[in-house]
Amino acid sequence: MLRQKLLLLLLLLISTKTLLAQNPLVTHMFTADPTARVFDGKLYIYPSHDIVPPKNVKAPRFCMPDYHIFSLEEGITLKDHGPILDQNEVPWGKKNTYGMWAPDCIKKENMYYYYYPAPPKDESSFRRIGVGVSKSPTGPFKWEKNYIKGISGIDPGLFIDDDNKTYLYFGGGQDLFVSQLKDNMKEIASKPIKIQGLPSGYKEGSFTFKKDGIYYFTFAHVFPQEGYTIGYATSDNPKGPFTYRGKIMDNISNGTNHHSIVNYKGDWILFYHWWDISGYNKLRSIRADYVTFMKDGTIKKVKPTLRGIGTAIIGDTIHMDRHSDIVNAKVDFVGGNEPTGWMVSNTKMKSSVRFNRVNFGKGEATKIKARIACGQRIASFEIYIDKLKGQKIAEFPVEYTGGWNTWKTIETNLLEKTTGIHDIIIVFKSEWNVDKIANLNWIKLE
Ligand code: FUB
Repeated sequence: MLRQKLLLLLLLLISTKTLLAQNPLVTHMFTADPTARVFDGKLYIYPSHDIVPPKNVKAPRFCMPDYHIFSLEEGITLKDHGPILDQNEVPWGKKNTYGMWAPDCIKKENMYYYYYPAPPKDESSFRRIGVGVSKSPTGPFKWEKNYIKGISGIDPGLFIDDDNKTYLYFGGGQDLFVSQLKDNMKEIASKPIKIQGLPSGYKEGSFTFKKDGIYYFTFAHVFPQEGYTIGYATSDNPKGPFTYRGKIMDNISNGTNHHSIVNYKGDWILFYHWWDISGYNKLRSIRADYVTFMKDGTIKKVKPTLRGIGTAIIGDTIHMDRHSDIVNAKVDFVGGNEPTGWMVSNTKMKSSVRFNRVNFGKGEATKIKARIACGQRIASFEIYIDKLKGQKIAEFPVEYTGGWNTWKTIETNLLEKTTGIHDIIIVFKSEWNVDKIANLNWIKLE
């Protein structure tokens, strides 16, 4: 089943022109716990790595042998720089434990410090936190011979304040902790303190950042009924006390949700994980979606999308199955005379599908193409921008293409000259209330 799913995903990728960063972001391996960082304008992701347990290994909770680093190249491809540290290279680590959980990396005075948790060979704790230093964000790192003394726990998260003080947050359990680090970044300057003001319940995977003078402390938070969510709290001090503000993301199904939030080229982005490819919550895949901050500093809840991040431009094949929202329709496998992939199907009366951030440029696009398969003649679909009842830019009377599996490219002129970046919403309509209006694979502005 897993192999079948991987094969299908691979086929989809071959037949798809990639717009920047659709979800999941990495498909050649399993990745989890994404800490994203922007160093000198460039985006890096420091995730952990899930694998299928090798035959001779009794599967631990997660099977995580090493770390890879990814960088976003030319806004389009994620380059894999790993593995940068194997479990058996940890100087103080216990061998073959497959316990390389969520890491982080931070830049201070032109050096990069990579923090990671691992089971120690002295068995003094479940996890200790080690550090390596490099001149480059992608390594190679020089690994410290010993773990950081005075702390233990999982999920190191770093934050450097405007006054250059560095804080190391860590832990998983009912409580989370913070210690200030010395300037050498390898020792604690203050004993760990418990972070005050957080709600009850299991918490882990914290990520701290500052925006408009507010310290945001975000964390994976388990509610007894709902399971893992991503929550956040705010403060005027990086060590707290914090005030819980609510959820950034609801539970997406039963498993962990480790995340980070960064500003990349003016947009706030949430990086998180799910198990799109494997369907199994110990073989995860990293994802990204935009985050919106409200005027009062609160965060609008993020809905996980297949669409991911990035902007489509004129001439791009916009695969509508990778939507940012869908109402009353489904995504299904394409059949017939079309290369393998996914389509939007079951398009009932007034169903709709949205694709966000399409750049119309200076208004150069004059027509729009759509790839459809249709077994009836009495319907239409209309294209709006930004809102369901927003400006209509195109209308396609549905054509009978020979059947629901017979694909044809149709085109129409744009009704309005449109400029700048907009969401596209396709609305399916039928006066006869037919239960299937058209199967839609992709659209393209030209
Ligand atoms: O990936 C292993 C552990 O699962 C992480 O350290 C936690 O945050 C959770 O995602």
